[in-house]
Amino acid sequence: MDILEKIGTALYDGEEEEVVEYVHKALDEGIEPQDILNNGLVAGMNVVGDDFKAGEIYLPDVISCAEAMKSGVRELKPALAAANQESVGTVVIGTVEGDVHDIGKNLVAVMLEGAGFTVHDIGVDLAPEVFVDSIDEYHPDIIGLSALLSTTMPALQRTIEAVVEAGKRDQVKIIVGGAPVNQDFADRIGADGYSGDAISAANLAKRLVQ
Ligand code: B1M
Repeated sequence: MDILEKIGTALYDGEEEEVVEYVHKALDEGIEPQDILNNGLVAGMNVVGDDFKAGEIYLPDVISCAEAMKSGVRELKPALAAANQESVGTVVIGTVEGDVHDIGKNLVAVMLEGAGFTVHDIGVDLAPEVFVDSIDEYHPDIIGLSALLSTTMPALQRTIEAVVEAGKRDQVKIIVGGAPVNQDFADRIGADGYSGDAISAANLAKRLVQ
């Protein structure tokens, strides 16, 4: 098993310390940080997602995998930042009001950072005004809104409306995502883009700042 597979397996097993150890080992072996992210950590997380959907693993497993993912990314961040010295743009990302799910949003943030964006993750359960205020605070090119509950989908719309009402809609692109969201809904609420997973969210963001 090569070192990237070892990272994926340790992540799947929720073995935080092993993930950290293997990430360092991979860096020592001269593997590109982006490669470690995509083919080690994210590859492992994709298997977690698939097995969770198939009912082969359960919520506590997903949570320990997510913790292992966070630790791995934390160790990788300095190397990722060094490899992408010029930021390609700034993104503010958060989960909308009433919703505390953050595992997917965190993954999107990681992929955006991996793609060279400066990312300000402002948290979960955020009122529309918090996103509006973030425009003056961080001057983002893009705001990313995540919602995981069908009951919090309307908060995506309310957040976009608040940006419009504040007269700031032309200052930012707004992208949306999360399990219950789809392209049709994104179009209806006036978002600039939708993506169904973290990797395509990073690609979408890159297209929007070109
Ligand atoms: Co909750 N939960 N949960 N939950 N939870 C779901 C979402 C649910 C589908 C489970 C179910 O019933 N089958 C269901 C929602 C049903 C619905 O509304 N359609 C649900 C419910 C009902 C609830 C509660 C109401 C339960 C209760 O208390 N009765 C409650 C609500 C709390 C609240 O938010 N107010 C609740 C609580 C929780 C926990 C706190 C226990 C925990 C969250 C922990 C955390 O996030 N820190 C939790 C979890 C873990 C889940 C499931 C099991 C897993 C979600 C997850 O992390 N997936 C979920 C069931 C499921 O998804 N099958 C469920 C892995 C993650 C990598 O995928 O988040 O989809 P995902 O993110 C993807 C894409 O969606 C996309 O990219 C990500 C990576 O590829 N994406 C974006 C996400 N955001 C994006 C933003 C973008 C672009 C793409 O651009 C900005």
